[in-house]
Amino acid sequence: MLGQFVYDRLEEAAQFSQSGPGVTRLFLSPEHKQVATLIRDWMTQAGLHTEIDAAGNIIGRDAKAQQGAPTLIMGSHQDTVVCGGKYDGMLGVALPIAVIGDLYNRNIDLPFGIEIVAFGDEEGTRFQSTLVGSRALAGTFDPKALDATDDHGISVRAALRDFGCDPDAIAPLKRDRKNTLGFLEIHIEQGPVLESRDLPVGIVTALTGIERHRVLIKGKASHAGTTPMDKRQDALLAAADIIHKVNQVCHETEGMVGVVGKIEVSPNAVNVIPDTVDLTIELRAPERTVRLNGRGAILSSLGTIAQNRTVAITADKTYEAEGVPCANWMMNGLEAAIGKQGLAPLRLFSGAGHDGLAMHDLCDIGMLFVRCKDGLSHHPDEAITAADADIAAHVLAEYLQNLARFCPKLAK
Ligand code: HGY
Ligand code: MN
Ligand code: MN
Repeated sequence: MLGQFVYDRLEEAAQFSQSGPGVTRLFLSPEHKQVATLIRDWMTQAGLHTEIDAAGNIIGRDAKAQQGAPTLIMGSHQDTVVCGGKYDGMLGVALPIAVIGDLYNRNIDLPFGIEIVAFGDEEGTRFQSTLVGSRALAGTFDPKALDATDDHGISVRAALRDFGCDPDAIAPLKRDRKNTLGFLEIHIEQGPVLESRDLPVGIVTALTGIERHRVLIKGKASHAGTTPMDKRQDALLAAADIIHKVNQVCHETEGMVGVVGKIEVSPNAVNVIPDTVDLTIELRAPERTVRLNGRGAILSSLGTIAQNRTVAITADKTYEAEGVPCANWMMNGLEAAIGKQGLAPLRLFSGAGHDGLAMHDLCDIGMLFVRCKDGLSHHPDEAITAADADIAAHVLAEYLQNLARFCPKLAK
């Protein structure tokens, strides 16, 4: 069963992780390097020519793609969040490789090229930048992202060089728009909808817009025992006001979610008033105006919070990706393929961001969601079943063999 084959490969890939619960595999890390060897081996077994490109993407291309034929790009990301799951990203790498390998072994020839990509950096866990790999292929990579640094002060540029990549050779990675049929990503749903409808797979209609801000709060450290309560410049208290404000605005705004997900306090000592807080704000909404209004309500409150707490607050936007729609022809092709499995073709929206947010600048995008247990993701207990992976593999095989019926660029 192809699903079990994929499931077993994902178990194998999960070993390439930092120690600790779940999977932690960051962009350009030793674990990334180790899993790259495994993924390239999978690709080679599937009859693909493999390489690691200048942006740290692991690339597999069939002979037709190598010869410049119109090409369908598939794939997802190899990187994870901290203490994440085995399937977010990697399912979308392992499954298409297995399906293409199976078609290759059965001598089933597709009338177009195939390229499968394991993008290096979708989560943005290590550096403030993200979507580095997919933006490189889409031709929208901003060289300023090379200056982003991780918690140890290592820049993307230095980490790429250390990984054996040439950061100055990223621009030529841009794919030819005319020759690219589309980008299809298989991904776990990371939400409860498919499970609640007892469906193994679903068709994604659109990806949410996302923005991230880094907020720095500067107060004044002083003795926690002798500083009068009305004389404190407590940076963490100001942070608490901001966290509540983000939560309140998101609760009050239909169609927007947000979180303060990362916070660092210093000097972080039990008996010292905190003088510095470094935190992140992330906002998501499908509608741009909703997200921008929410952003305005939150950022315009920072001045009052700074005054009330006698601190200084600065906020910098570190990431913004507009929400993007999936292409009708790709959704229709997936619908037909799912129908062939005797399943109801449910269409649903993605509250998570994906590499499709960047690939949409290059070509039409489509996504197939696969059910995950309790809708849980970004957690060690993230889980799928081999049976659902098998259904997704059959849907993909059916979709690929009928692509010419739906893809405008292949229409006769
Ligand atoms: O954050 C997201 O939506 C994705 O998992 N990177
Ligand atoms: Mn994720
Ligand atoms: Mn993901």
